[in-house]
Amino acid sequence: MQIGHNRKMTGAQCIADMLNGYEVTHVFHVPAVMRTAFAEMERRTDIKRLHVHGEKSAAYMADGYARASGRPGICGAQVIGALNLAAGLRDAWLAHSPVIAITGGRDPKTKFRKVYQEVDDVPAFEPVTKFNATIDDVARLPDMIRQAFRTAVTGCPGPVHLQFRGNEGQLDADEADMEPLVEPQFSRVPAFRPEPDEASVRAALQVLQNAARPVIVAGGGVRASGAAAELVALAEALQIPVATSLNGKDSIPGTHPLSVGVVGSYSRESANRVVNAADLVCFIGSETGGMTTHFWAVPKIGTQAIQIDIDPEALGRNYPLAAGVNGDAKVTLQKMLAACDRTTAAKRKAWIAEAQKISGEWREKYKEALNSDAVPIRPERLCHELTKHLPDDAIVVVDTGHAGMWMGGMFDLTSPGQSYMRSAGHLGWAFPAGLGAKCAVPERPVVTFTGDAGFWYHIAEIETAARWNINAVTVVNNNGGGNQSKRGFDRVYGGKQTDKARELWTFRQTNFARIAEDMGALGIRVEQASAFPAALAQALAANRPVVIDVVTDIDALAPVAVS
Ligand SMILES: Cc1ncc(C[n+]2csc(CCOP(=O)(O)OP(=O)(O)O)c2C)c(N)n1
Ligand SMILES: [Mg+2]
Repeated sequence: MQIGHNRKMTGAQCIADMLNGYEVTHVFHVPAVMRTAFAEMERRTDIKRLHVHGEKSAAYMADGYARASGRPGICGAQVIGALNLAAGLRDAWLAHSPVIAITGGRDPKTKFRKVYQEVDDVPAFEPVTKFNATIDDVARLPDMIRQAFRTAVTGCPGPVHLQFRGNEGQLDADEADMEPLVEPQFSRVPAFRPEPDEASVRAALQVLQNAARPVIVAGGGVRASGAAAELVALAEALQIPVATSLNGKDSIPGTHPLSVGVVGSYSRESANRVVNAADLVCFIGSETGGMTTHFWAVPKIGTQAIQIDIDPEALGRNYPLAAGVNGDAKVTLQKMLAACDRTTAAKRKAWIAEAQKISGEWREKYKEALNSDAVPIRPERLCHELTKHLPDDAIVVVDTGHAGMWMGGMFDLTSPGQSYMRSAGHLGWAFPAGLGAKCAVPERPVVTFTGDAGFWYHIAEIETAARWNINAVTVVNNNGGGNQSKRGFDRVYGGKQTDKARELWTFRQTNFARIAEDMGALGIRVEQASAFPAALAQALAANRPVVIDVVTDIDALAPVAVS
């Protein structure tokens, strides 16, 4: 496209052409916003315009779409739904996911006149966006849409909000001389791969190679950078054990001999033990936040640390550093790999043996639970069945709470071709996020793991999945309650489980397979662990949206983190 060729067009035509130019394939929304633009998308592009059952799930679908593909996910709401959409951006913000939220907003002609449904929504987007802007003049659409994509995918990625004039964003019906110019570089993460300062790479390598008992903690920055292969290659070259954050779980298969598991609060005991036994922790693409460090107890503050991050402000935030490197994870790891001294690996032989012994002790400790035939089914066994039977190219999408703990700790990715995406804290995120992921990457199997409390939140979206043929598989760990809350409520009831305490976290027994069938999806109920592999195989072959309702033990509590 040539620059400087304005032509008369409507905002709607400009939006449709630009989203198409940025390779957007789906927009998730609750009507009515951008009505004219949606009509133009139908005429001018193949973009699918999915109307869904709530603005929060629209935001979660856009987030799942973005995390699965690296391309910004687009969601929208009219003015009355804007805060619902903002609520849904919180997980994208916490997970650094490039979501672009478009809302209808105030018209300068009618502001402050008690317009129906209107409040000033813009401030509510401030804590969950990198860029939060209003567009009042249609002629500003091209530069502002470009800025939205540019901001969402550069540096540390994250959400953006654009508010269009008019409660339904009717700005899109206005005409102006415009040029729908796009910058394809900003259609996905990473847009740039900033090269680190050579001296900082050498300094970090020096510290790493000198260490006798180092461990790498790989975070979500490794997945955003697509640096998993380089990470594993460096760990192998220097013989360093690798723990991951929940967000970085797909940086290394759990079955790799150097993997010790997910570290932090929703973690695996072996990972916490290895990190706490290390003499140096190398954080790569990790915020060193509370979840990953078990609130800075794993590793303890004072442990020698080095850190590699695309965001210079992250370097040293929680752990004083022996060396910090500012750069893209993939290019930094490539440089380290090229410059590293592989002979130093020999001195870590005893340390590797110790880390592997600790991992082996974890496997022995949980062997019985991972293979349990108990009825109702143990969640550990369910996780283990997923480890054994998920396809090599699966995208695994996991909710928070116990779902995050069970899958973080008990489930292993077995192939570098598998991806893992997790809720950054919101219960209910995973089911819609899994649908969004499947929209983004329809050729890959998407398998979501959620508890029943998590599934209840956005259960209406089964109908969306059936209507749009979004053939994701959702596994519900159905124990008839939100039992991660059990310990806390027992505590305030004198340390024991009472009927009154149970009122605060248990639900009616529900057959989600039957509900799924009624709403147009395939529903499979599993009551025996041995029946799960066949159910999963049937689900993956069905080419339909599927809910596998697994009846599990309400008394099963995930192990708490060791520190
Ligand atoms: C938006 C939001 N509200 C509340 C919570 C707190 N919370 C965490 S886990 C949980 C219950 C989880 O229940 P379920 O999904 O059924 O999993 P289970 O613990 O039963 O395995 C709650 C309420 C949260 N994480 N997010
Ligand atoms: Mg539950």
